[in-house]
Amino acid sequence: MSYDDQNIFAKILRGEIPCDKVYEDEFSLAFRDINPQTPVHVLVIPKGRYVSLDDFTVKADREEIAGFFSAVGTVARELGVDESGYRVLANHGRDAHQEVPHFHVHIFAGRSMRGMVPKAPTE
Ligand code: DGP
Repeated sequence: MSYDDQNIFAKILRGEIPCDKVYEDEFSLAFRDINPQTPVHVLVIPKGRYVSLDDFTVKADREEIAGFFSAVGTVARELGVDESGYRVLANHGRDAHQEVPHFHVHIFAGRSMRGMVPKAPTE
């Protein structure tokens, strides 16, 4: 899948659409999810053009990958959820129902989260 420069996170990175920014550095931008699933729900995205985690880990260089994942930890600490706990999730592709085709990591926190993944639908 090729990168779509019109995806919503590309527009946020270009400043064409506003976001509730919580962190930014050389490699990454973090902002609050528009549709929060937990009291704290923040998205961390790389500044480079990567469709998903798969694309990122194939194409990004080591410095970018290290910088990005380091930023995820920094954001969680700055949000003050490192003591209480948090969940990190990245959706890749169809089965994971990835909606936005720019790699992003969700940080969920602020309440207890039971169950690793939703149960399979019963038909
Ligand atoms: P995913 O299914 O992993 O691709 O999740 C995409 C997330 O992006 C979803 O939780 C909602 C969020 N989202 C979609 N559009 C916007 C937007 O314009 N602004 C912000 N802050 N979040 C968005």
